[in-house]
Amino acid sequence: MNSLYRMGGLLAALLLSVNVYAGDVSAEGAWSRATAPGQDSAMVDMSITSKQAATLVGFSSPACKSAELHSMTHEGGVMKMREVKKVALPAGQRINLGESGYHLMLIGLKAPLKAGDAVPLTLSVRLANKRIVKIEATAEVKPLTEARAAPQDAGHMMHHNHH
Ligand SMILES: [Cu+2]
Repeated sequence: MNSLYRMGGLLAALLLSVNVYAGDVSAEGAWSRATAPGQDSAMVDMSITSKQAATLVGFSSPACKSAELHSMTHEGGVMKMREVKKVALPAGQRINLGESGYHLMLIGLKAPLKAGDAVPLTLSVRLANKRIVKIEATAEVKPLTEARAAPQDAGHMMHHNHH
């Protein structure tokens, strides 16, 4: 009996330590825009805060066939996006991906994104000790008809059509 209790305690401690690890990284405010007809990719913006220095190394979502981290730069008035393998998350800093020039890219959407949808995301974050933790997040889909929607989405489609 006594040893059973001890085992249970050990298990609880293990589970707790895993939770504490993942708890070092929090993701919030993920959102995307409803897709226009024919649009099969979408970008997601969000904020990530890691208590310790860490690196966002990728993500996955059941909503799309492939998921990439992208950087976005303006070159000669043209918006260009490139896949990047990682995004640094400095200790204790709230990183807004969009403001930092990054976004998550959902490629090959299995269904159009509609306003009000909730898109499940799983972020892969590498901690300083090389361990990778999975962070669950949900992207809220906002209506397409927003002032800044058109240029960004046009940039996306151009980018992906050039592949
Ligand atoms: Cu992109």
